[in-house]
Amino acid sequence: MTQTILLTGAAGGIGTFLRTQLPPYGYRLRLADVKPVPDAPDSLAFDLRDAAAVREAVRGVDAVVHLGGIALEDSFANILGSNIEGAYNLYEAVRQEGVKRVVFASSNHAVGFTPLTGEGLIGSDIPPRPDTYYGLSKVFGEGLASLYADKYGVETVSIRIGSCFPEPRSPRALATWLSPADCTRLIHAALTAPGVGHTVVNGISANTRAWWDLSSARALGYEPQDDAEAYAAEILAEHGELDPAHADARLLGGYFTTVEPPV
Ligand code: NAI
Ligand code: 15L
Repeated sequence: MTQTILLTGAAGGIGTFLRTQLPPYGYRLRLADVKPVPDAPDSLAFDLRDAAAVREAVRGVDAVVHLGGIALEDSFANILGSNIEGAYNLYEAVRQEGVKRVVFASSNHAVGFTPLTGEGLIGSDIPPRPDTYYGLSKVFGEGLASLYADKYGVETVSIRIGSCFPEPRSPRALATWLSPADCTRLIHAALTAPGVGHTVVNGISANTRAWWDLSSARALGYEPQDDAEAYAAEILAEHGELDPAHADARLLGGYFTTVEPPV
């Protein structure tokens, strides 16, 4: 049977390609964002801070792909509203409406202060080390997912996304890139794998220069097809190799570890 999926953050970068790439996997999408979603007159426009609107949006769907929220560092007040209160409203709505599965767009910035030692790949079972209030909100989202799985049986796959853009843009992204097609494959695996409870996975493509281990994502059925190495010559000609002293070469979250929040 065709599953109906609520896609929050549908007007954003990832939402924009999922809108066309998820339906061929057999999903019907209900689109939502605080901004209008281009060419989607039926999309829902509401702020994730509005608990009643979130509950109405969730009613009757089979699962939620939760992309909505602030995707960069911001003031604590803004992160608190869109990402923390927004995620809480989403999980409460899901619990109350009996929705059984969420795919949560977590981030490498939940573990951004993890050192890059070069000694083996980094798994998805490492402790939280957020690099920003933004990363801290992703730690909260993963915690919320764990609580709602254990207490209420709402299953979640939290995907710690690396850098998901049409193409890698920097030497760092040669390690962290998640291609749009692989992102769609991973979300499909996260929506369909049985018995996930709360599972945290790393989200990158099959990058030659990867720092991250993909075994927990592969265990869901994810088979990445892309490799940022196809862009390496072009990116390195433009930017040069990563300076070993730069945060991008020393810490998983790269330059986010040096960003100060706006006041
Ligand atoms: P984006 O900023 O392009 O899209 C986020 C969408 O959320 C926007 O359309 C925005 O209007 C909406 N939004 C923000 N606050 C909202 C609120 N209070 N209520 C309702 N909607 C709200 O970000 P992108 O790149 O598409 O990322 C999607 C998700 O994936 C985000 O949660 C982000 O943190 C996460 N992610 C993305 C990565 C990437 O490389 N693109 C890497 C790691 C995580
Ligand atoms: C993220 O979490 C951001 O949402 C995205 O804009 C990129 O900066 C990405 O991480 C990254 O680390 O490249």
